[in-house]
Amino acid sequence: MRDPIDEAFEKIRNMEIRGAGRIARAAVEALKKKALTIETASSKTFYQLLYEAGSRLKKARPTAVSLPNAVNFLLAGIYRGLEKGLTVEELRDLTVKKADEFIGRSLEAIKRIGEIGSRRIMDGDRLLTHCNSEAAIRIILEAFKQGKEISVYVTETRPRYQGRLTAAYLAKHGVDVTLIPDSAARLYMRKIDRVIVGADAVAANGAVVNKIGTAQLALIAKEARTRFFVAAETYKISPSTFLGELVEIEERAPTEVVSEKWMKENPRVKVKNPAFDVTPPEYIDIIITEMGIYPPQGIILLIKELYPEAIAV
Ligand code: RUB
Repeated sequence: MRDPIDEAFEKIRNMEIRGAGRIARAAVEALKKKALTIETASSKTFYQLLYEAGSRLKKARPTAVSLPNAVNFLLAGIYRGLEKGLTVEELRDLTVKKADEFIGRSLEAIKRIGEIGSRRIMDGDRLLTHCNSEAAIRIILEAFKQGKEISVYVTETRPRYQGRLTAAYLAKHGVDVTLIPDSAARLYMRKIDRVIVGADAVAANGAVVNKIGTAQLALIAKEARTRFFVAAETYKISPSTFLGELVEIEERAPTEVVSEKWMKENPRVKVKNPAFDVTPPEYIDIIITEMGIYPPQGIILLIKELYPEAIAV
């Protein structure tokens, strides 16, 4: 049997599993599987092996803060169990329980975001979304199911075209969808009532890190006086940004942008492929979380509540 950590690491890195929420759930699921295979009589070794597995998974993709937050949630629970003197079998059970708890909470959070966010969608709204965010899609679908007549513009999201996934999914559910090139966003923005995107990370100051092109959309939305909404579960909030740490922006292979053949034919051209960008808080109207709706400036309150240890220095 393949090591569950190797398998999850590869699938996350090559984007077979993608999207910040899915990545987080896949990581805890892999740790749960790993826990079931660890053979040791020592609780300390059990924790150590799980800790190493978690550290490896965290490196699979650097930007989605949901990934370290999920791994840390699990490991912190196991560490508390270790301190209490639990046996290996008890720690194994605890790992399964904590992993299932995270996954359950994550799915519930997305559902809540759908309910809360859909109230902000009006009948007749023309929406725009970027990339492929479960949380943003949930809001759109929930509003649609409530009978609101909506139409949705979806940007292609080059270079990996995750927008196609979103467009196909919404269309399959009966939503009126139009796919547009990323570069057409400004042309259409005047028609749009609300932009809704997801997040890979939310910083303490309310800045949002999401798929490359999001910041550009926010700027265009501001110019057109179109509302800009972010849908993010609270495990996307980065506690370390409270102390000024920056979220790392993943740089992916240039071959996602142009072919290897083209690169060989044009050796003097440098090709860059950043996967995410940062939207400053001034461009965001609201952040919709499972704990309610916050202005970006209110995220700091959530950090104080959810990650008190991050600020206890
Ligand atoms: C996905 C992306 C999504 C966020 C939020 O990027 O930027 O908007 O991850 O998604 P990639 P979700 O395709 O590079 O992983 O709401 O599903 O967590």
